Amino acid sequence: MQMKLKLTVAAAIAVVGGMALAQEVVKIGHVAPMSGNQAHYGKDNENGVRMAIEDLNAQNLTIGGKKVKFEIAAEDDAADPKQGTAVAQKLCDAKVSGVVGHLNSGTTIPASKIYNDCGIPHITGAATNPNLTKPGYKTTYRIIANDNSLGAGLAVYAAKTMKLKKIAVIDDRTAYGQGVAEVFKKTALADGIQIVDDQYTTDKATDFMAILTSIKSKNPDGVFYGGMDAQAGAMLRQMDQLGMSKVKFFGGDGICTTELIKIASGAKTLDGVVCAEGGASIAKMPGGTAWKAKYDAKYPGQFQIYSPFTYDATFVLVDAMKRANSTDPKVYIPKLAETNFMGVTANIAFEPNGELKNPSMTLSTYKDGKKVSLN
Ligand code: ABU
Repeated sequence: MQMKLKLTVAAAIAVVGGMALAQEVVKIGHVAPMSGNQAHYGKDNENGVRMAIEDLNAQNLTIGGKKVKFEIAAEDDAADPKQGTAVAQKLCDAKVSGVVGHLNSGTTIPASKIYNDCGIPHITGAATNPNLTKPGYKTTYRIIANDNSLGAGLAVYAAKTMKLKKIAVIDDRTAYGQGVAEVFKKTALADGIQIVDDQYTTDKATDFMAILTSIKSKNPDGVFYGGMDAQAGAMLRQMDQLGMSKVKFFGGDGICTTELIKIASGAKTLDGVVCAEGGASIAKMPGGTAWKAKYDAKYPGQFQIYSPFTYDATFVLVDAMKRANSTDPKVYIPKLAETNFMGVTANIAFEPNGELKNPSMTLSTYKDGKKVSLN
């Protein structure tokens, strides 16, 4: 009896000791709007991180002599800059090993300072305002083209390929919307396009009749909108109502979603949309087609735009941990700068300021209720 008890205690100690030594839980933060009119982008982004974590855990990795199990620490910033900094601080306090996010430039830019101050790296797969990487933080990375490419690419396409002459511009006054509209205007003017009206709204607005009526009176060939799909979709419907169905509609990656089709809800103007997004189309990404089939099986009907990038961002963080043989940000941050990782979206390497090296861009339109690549 006494011998049996001794064996049981020894086994328990071995198991407890074994588990404590054998497995480390590594938290990876994710931040995006999970509530409000941008929750569908946030869900898509979070799905990308969850899928990556599942695939990484299936690899049974050992880092620094310990088996590691990755877990997501998911937060909602509601696309609000104040909430963005609050959750960034929360993730710092929780000592997560890295963060994928945020989604909006308006939340990512202020959050980047907080991550830098607490020494936690973050990679955005969605925020495209070029100002994000201007401070040169060693903790900030972006794995998608920024708005200097997207805004300029759209203006060049409008001027040189579509030969448009008169465009009206609207933006939503967010860091993203205003920024991408400025880049578009500058390049469009340089390429001979006349900006016939310049209006603004907000990322919560739903009624654009007054703005669009003013724009209609200037008889433009196209409208450029700097903002997200909730407003873009409503504008497309209201342009139809105003008899503007022949007017082209341009926007950056913020409008280039699957959801835009639903929100436009049959508006004829959807066929006149030209939008630009960072990266290759899914069909041209190195691992895009197989990855998308897996995503759709797991999260039917939830794909929007950025999830392949948040998937890759999660892998890039873990790749740096593996090369550093440590999950401690202080130890693995220098390895992030040396990333050379073949992801689903592209071969990922960074410029010294944290921007993606050699980013590509895809222009798309919508035909018969489906998004179609133009290049
Ligand atoms: N890139 C468009 C949506 C996210 C953002 O930059 O605000």
